[in-house]
Amino acid sequence: HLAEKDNIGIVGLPLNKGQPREGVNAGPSIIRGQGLINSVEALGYHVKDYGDMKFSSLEFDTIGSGVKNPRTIGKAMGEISTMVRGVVEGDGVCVALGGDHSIALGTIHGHMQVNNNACVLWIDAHADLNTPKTSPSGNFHGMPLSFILRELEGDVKQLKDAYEEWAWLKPCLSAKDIAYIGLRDVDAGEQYLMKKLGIKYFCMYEIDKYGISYCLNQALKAVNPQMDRPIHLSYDIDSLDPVYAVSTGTPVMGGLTFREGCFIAEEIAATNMLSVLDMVEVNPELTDIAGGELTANCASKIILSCLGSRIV
Ligand code: HAR
Ligand code: MN
Ligand code: MN
Ligand code: MN
Repeated sequence: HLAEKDNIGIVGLPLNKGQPREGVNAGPSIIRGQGLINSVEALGYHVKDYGDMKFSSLEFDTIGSGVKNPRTIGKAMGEISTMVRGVVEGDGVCVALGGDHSIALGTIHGHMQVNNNACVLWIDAHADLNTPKTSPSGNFHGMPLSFILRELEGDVKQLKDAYEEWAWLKPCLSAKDIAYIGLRDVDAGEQYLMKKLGIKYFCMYEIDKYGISYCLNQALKAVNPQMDRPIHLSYDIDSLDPVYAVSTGTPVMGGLTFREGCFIAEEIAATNMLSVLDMVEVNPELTDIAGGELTANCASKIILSCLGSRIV
């Protein structure tokens, strides 16, 4: 992990088939364009840049069991899992640049093949816990967590069994090992599942009431009480308020300030337990150039803070 100040593997995952908008596939290149690699090297790490993965779009892939592009996504997730597994084995720490939030199914799965006691912090306006049945949209970026959770194995079985592209998937995370921060747009089916499974959450309400420092501390205490477990930080840029993350597919007002977003990252760096970081949902094609740059700049600064960049 990060304490060794050693190697970091960076990989771009330009997947956009988990949601309907073009442009989120340009996330890796606009984030890289902020000078990311040089800045990570300036922090003292050896960076191994794995470049951007290429995902094939399968023919005749429309909608299956209520999920759009089920075969294309299943295949891409299997490939992402294999890639991230290799990066974590080889370099210890992996930074994955999305792409839409679907990619987290692949990155968590790959991560947990190496560190099977990892815990997950999910920073997002959304819970991304829909099953194919509860999803109001059929967009996979609202469902990745239901596919990784052991408790929901039966709820995703129909889709998994229907396509050979999903054969690699093995649910490997328990509900007690996830905590949410930043939620403010949660579907009825997700609310039901969060409560039924007892998932820890800190919505914008709790953040307003108790402050980000207390909420993050409680979230870490819930999933990592001895601070001896590797951390998978899955960071959706739409957790930030749209005044900062303006160029993202599903902005929701009332989000984290830029400083709250950085503070989360700074505290994670201080644990020395970060193992995999996903930075997702930067879509530079939804606004003007300045909006795309602002959003990517937020993403880049948060990544650097996660890796130990300090103000002084
Ligand atoms: N919950 C909605 C759905 O399932 C919207 C999901 C929006 N997606 C994200 N994920 N940006 O965080 O379709
Ligand atoms: Mn070295
Ligand atoms: Mn998300
Ligand atoms: Mn989101």
